Amino acid sequence: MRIDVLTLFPEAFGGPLDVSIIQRARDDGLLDLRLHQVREFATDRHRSVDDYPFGGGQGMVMRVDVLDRALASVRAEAPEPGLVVFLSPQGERLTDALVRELAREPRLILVCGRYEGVDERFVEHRVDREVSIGDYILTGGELPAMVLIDAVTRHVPGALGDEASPEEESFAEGLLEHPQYTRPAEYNGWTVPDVLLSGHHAKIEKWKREQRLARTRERRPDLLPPEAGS
Ligand code: 9D3
Repeated sequence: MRIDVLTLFPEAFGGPLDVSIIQRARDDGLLDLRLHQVREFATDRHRSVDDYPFGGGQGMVMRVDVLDRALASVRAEAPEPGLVVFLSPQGERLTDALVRELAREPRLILVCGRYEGVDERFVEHRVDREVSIGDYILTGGELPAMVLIDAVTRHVPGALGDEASPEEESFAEGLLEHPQYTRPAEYNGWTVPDVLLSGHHAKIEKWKREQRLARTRERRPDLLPPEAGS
């Protein structure tokens, strides 16, 4: 999968995308991630990428012409047009279902906003999906784009290597995970549930399932089907 990112802060994408599963996917050629500086597509002598909002109001708005030139240029780098995803507080919520949908695309073009927003004409004419990661205010779309890249990369076939497939993960079944323990079996007098040390496979599986259900009922009843809730 190819992912292009249009941003005013490509340098913000260092750390998180240079480690672990994402780095391995990049090394293995499963993920081709490319960062693009939007400012390079500004044409005036001040290299401006934003301007005052028509009708007044706080802050600045990213210009439609600069973004459109950036998009056209980046698009032309590869044959697939790419699905244009704009990270925006006004977007639909990023869920496991949406992550899986996006992971099936051969190419994503992520547009990160800064300032108070982006000229709506760009959104209307060029953006395919508008996506938010949750109801809290961040300073721009860069962290949300990294969250999306991380979540999507885990679904690219082969990206998890020999580890569990994402289909086997608890979230795919709509439940939280059961608690986990490792050695030592006792620390500070803190013990591990006996059943996990019993070697009784069927009992262990039953315990894990019960724990997952109990935790989900307690912490995330919204994840349970309505009949099973309360
Ligand atoms: C405080 C400013 N807000 C009132 C005018 C508007 C606003 C503009 C730009 C609020 C946040 C942002 C920057 N955020 C994103 O670009 C963003 C975001 C987010 O803030 N939360 C969750 N998901 C996302 S995706 C992109």
